[in-house]
Order: sequence, then structure tokens, then C-alpha cells
Amino acid sequence: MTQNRKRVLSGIQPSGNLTIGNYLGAIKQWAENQHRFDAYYCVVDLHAITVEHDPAQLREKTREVAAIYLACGIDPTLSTIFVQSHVKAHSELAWLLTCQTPLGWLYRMTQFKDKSAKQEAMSVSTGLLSYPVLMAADILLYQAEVVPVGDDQRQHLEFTRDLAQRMNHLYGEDTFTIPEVMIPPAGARIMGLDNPTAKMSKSEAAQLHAVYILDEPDTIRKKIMKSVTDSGKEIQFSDDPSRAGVNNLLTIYQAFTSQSAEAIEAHFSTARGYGDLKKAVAEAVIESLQPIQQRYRELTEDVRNIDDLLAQGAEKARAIANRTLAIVQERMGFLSA
Ligand code: AQP
Repeated sequence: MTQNRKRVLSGIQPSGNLTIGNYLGAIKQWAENQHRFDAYYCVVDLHAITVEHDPAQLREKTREVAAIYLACGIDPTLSTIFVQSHVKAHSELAWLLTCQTPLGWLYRMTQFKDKSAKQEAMSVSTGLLSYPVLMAADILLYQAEVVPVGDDQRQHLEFTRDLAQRMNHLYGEDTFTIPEVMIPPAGARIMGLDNPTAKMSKSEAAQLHAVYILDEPDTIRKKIMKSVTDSGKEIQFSDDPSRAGVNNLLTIYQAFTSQSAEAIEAHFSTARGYGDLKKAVAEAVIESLQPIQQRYRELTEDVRNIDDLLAQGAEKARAIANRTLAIVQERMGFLSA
């Protein structure tokens, strides 16, 4: 059965509480499309140590992210869910690819520039710079044809394609499948509620920055009611940066309700102001997250089930990843063990 379906791979770092950005940009489209694909979804824990991290929190968040995948509807009978570090081939292929990656390609990456700018220059880890190489290894190991991600990962996907092409040129055109990016039609870039010109991120510490998937309804209401808008009152989609707050709220509403932009603008044309918009957005978010949160609570009553699923997922992933790694090692000139 799986032979006819395209292979997809994607993952999220357990680097904090998952946001509605992570849900709308990534997990929602994974769940919606899993029937169409031979799908592999991993918790990319090795990526989470590219910035300062707490070991106990990493352990806790790795399991939490896996439970959120399941709670959001990723069905382990259709999709393979696993933890990146459980499949050693990710680290091994990453080294082989690192040695073929020009430094200039890495210095160009926007995410590296943004994240390194927030740290003391001398304490920025080499891992943060080579993050895209590990991400390329994640994807290429599975010969993934499609990678469903949010808009911020577009550049890393381009990097992966360039690196795969370089490897194919050096070691044979059939070494790696060249993956395509898949970006959702709505919710591909959710912005911070406190600063609608910056992407909503799970690692951003400000209290009013993000709505988390596991936030209580009252917290969601509070955060959305306090979100930054502007001094106008028109409730319309807009790419004018001064109207980014309202545009972001409308985008969140659209992604959660699946209505067209025209229907949404018509719906809010009689609203009395941004207060009405915020209330409606908060209720749409709360209503959509409620069944996910309920399922999450049930799933985490016994974490052994989650650990068992992750062990099965890793075993299945390992078989594919090791096959690709062996081919690359052989083509690069390593003696087989
Ligand atoms: N704001 C967002 N809007 C839409 N999609 C988003 N994604 C992240 N933020 C948004 C998508 O979620 C997946 C998570 O990727 P990641 O955890 O590997 O890293 P990231 O893209 O850097 O996400 P964060 O939340 O900003 O994490 P931190 O703060 O740890 O760096 C990807 O598919 C991403 O596109």
C-alpha cells in the first residue's frame, strides 16, 4: 500500500510549549494529509540543543510534543511517530553532509542570523549554524518527497534541495530524492500577539507573545484580548505593516474556521470594533483546541503507551534511515563494517 503514496517527513523541536503557530503551520496539515502520504513525523530533539537547554525539560518536552502530535490527530496506524535521537543515522548522515556544505550557505540562513543576534557572539554554538544540515539529513534519510512545514522553514527546505543536488552530482543522481516543500494555504506564518511583525515562536519568553496549544481557555482569552492591534477600526485582511495585528487575528480566525477571506470580512463588517473581533477569535481558538486538550489529558494518563509507540516508530524509521545511510557511506568510500 505504502509504495503508491508519496513519502513525507516533518518534525518539531521540543524547545518549549508548542504554539498555535506550530499547530496551524505544521501539525494541522500533517493530520489532514496523512491518509494521502506515507508519513513520518519526528520530535526533533537533537535540534533543541542548538541553543541553551535544560536536560530535564528536554526529556519532559520530548514526550509532551509526541503526545500533542497524537492529540492533534496524528494516527499511529497511518503515520510513523518517533524521536529523532532514537535513530542514530540522523547524526551520522548530518556529519557526512556537513563535510559537503559550503560555510557560505549556512551564514546566509535567516534563522541563524535571527537567533545568533539574540546571543553573545562568542557563545553562539556551531550547532546553531549547522542546524540546516541536520534538518537536511532528517529529510534526505527517508528519501522524503514532500515536507509539510510553515513558511519560516522555506529557506531551510531550499538549502536541503541544494545540498541533495550537490550530493547527487558528486555521488550519483539517485543518491537522494529532491524534496518539495508543502506550505498550508492559511496559517503558514502566525505572528506574535505582542508584536505582529515578528513570527510567533515557542522559545520567545514574553508572557503575551503566543497562545500555546495546551493553554487554559481563560489564558487564551486574556492573551488574545490583550493582543496588539492599531488605532483604526476596519476589520479587513491587509498586508500593510501598520495593520499587521488585525491581519494576524483574521489569519488565525481563518486558519481555525476554514472560512474564506471574503466570508470572514463580511462576517465582521457589522462588528463594533476590534473588541468584537478579539472575542470571536478567542472563542474560535478555544473551541478548536478543546478536543485536542481533552485527548492530550487522556493520552498522558499513562505515558508508557506513548513510550511504546515511540519505540515502535523508531524501529520502523531506523530500517529506512539505515538503508539510505549505508548507500551514502558506500558511495563516499567508507568500508562496510
Ligand atoms: N508562527 C508560526 N506560524 C506558522 N508555522 C510555524 N511554525 C513555527 N512557528 C510558526 C512551524 O512549526 C514547525 C516547528 O518547527 P521547529 O520547532 O523546528 O522550529 P521553528 O520553525 O523555529 O518553530 P518555533 O516555534 O519558532 O521554535 P523555536 O522558538 O524553538 O525556534 C515548522 O514546520 C515551522 O514552520
